[in-house]
Amino acid sequence: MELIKQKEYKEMMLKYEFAKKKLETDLEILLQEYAFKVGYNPVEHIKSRIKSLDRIIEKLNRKEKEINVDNITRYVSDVVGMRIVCSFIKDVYTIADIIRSTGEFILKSEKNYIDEPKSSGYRSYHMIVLVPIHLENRTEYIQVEIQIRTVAMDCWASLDHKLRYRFPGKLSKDLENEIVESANDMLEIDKKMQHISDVLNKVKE
Ligand code: 0O2
Repeated sequence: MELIKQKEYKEMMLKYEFAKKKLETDLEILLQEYAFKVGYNPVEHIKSRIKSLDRIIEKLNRKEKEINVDNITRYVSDVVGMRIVCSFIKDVYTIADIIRSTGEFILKSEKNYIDEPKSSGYRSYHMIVLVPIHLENRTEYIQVEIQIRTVAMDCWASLDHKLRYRFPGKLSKDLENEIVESANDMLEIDKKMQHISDVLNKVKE
């Protein structure tokens, strides 16, 4: 693959690596400080990754864009992706607020797939933020995607991903409906757990 030999490509990927590190460190500090302050840690786990070149190319092909460095920057918003999995639905919004309120990142866009799930049944809160990386004599802002979701939403999304990856063709309408139903079942679990958590919090007060 010619692209990966290009200096321009290597430089771009290096900047994505820097942005991933910066995002991980900054968020760890922000979330730990929050947990210390309120005595409650909303995070179950955090995972971040750099998208593989194969998946980047697949995305550009899907969007019918030529494979080059410019188009990766322009059309692939999740070369750096972070997933924050939290315990309860309200925690998703708490974490989104924490990210929004830090002066360090620039918020580019947000998509609330919890209030408005995708037709597949997918639920999650997405934020595209620009992360500053401090280089010699300059600061550059690198785009990253943060997905925030509950354990139940995450469980559904990984199984859904696995099913679709194993069977890349179009699924039958019945199976599509079953997948949406299972996403709705997960939502019911989330709502029940949130209710229990709210009741216990009241008791504690
Ligand atoms: P992967 O393997 O997770 O990286 P775009 O991101 O430009 O393609 P859009 O609509 O702007 O398109 O992005 P969207 O849909 O807000 O977010 C895309 C990402 O959300 C996906 O990345 C998935 O991680 C996740 N996602 C969206 N819909 C679904 C779904 O139906 N099921 C599951 N399991 N995940 C979903 P990638 O690159 O497609 O995949």
